[in-house]
Amino acid sequence: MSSNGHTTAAPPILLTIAGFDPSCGAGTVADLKTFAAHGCYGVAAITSMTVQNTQGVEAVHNTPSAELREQLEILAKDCEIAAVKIGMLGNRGNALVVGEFLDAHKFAHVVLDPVMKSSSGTELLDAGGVKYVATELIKRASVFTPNVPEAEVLTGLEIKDVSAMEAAARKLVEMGAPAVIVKGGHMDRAVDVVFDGSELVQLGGDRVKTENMHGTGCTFASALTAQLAAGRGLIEAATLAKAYVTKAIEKSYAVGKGRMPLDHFYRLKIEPLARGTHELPTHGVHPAESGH
Ligand code: PXL
Repeated sequence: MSSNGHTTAAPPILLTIAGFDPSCGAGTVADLKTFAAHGCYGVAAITSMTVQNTQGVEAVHNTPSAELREQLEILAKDCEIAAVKIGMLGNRGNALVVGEFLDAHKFAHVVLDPVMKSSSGTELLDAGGVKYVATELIKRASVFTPNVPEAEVLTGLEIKDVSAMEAAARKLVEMGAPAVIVKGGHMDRAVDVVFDGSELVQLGGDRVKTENMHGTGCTFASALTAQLAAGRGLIEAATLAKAYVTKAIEKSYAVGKGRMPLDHFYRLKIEPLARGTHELPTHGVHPAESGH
C-alpha cells in the first residue's frame, strides 16, 4: 500500500513540458489527452501562456524561467517520471532551464519536438532558443521529432522530397540527436523518416485531411512518448504513434471557426459503451428491496 493509503498501482507517469493553448487543440492539453488515451497519467509544466483560439495565435506570454524551474522541480521531487515530452519552449531562457533539468535528472526517454511556429505562423521559439535546441538540447533528447520546416531551419538543408528528409535525419544525428523522426505531414506524401543512427526507415502514411489541422505534431510526439514508456522500440513506437495520429486526424471535428483539433479519444467511440455496464457507479447501486 502506498503512503496515501491507495492500493491501485499508478500507470506510467509522463511529463509534458509545453505551452498552453486555450482552445486545447495543441500544446499541453493535446499532450495530456494523448497520454490519457494511452492509459498514462500526465503531469505538466507550462512554458508559455499563449492567447489563441482555433483561428490563430494573438499573443504569447512566456513563463518566467525561474517559475518554469519551480514547476519542474516540484514534480521531479514527487513523482516517478517514466518519460518526458518537450514541445513549445518559447525562448532561450526556458530552453536552458529544460536543459539543466534534463542534466539533473536522468530520464529513460526524452522526446524533443522542436516547436518553432504555430500552424498559423506565429513564432513560438526565439532565435536564441532555436540555437540552444540545435546545439545543446538536441543532445539531451532520446528522440528528436522535427517537421520538415523545422528540419530545414535546423540543418540549413532544403527539403523537397523523401531523400532530402533522409539527408536531414542523418545530419541531425551528426548534430547530436541519438535518434530522429522527420515528419512529412507538410509534404505531398505524408511519409515520416525514422533514423536511429544505424537503421533508416520510411513510415508510409495515408494522407488524410491535413490542411486545417491543429495539434498534430504535439499529438504524434506525445503518443510516441507513451509508446516508448510502454517499452516499445523506436520503430514500433513511431509506427503506432503515426497510426494513432492519423486516425485522430481522420476523426477530427470543428470546434471553433478555424483549425480543427484532433479527436484524441476516437477509440472510445468505436464501440458505444453498453448501457448499464459502464455508466452506473456500482458503489451507488443498492439491491432492490424484496417482496414489496
Ligand atoms: O503545434 C505547435 C504548437 C505547440 N504548442 C503550442 C501551440 C502550438 C501551435 O499553435 O500553440 C502551445
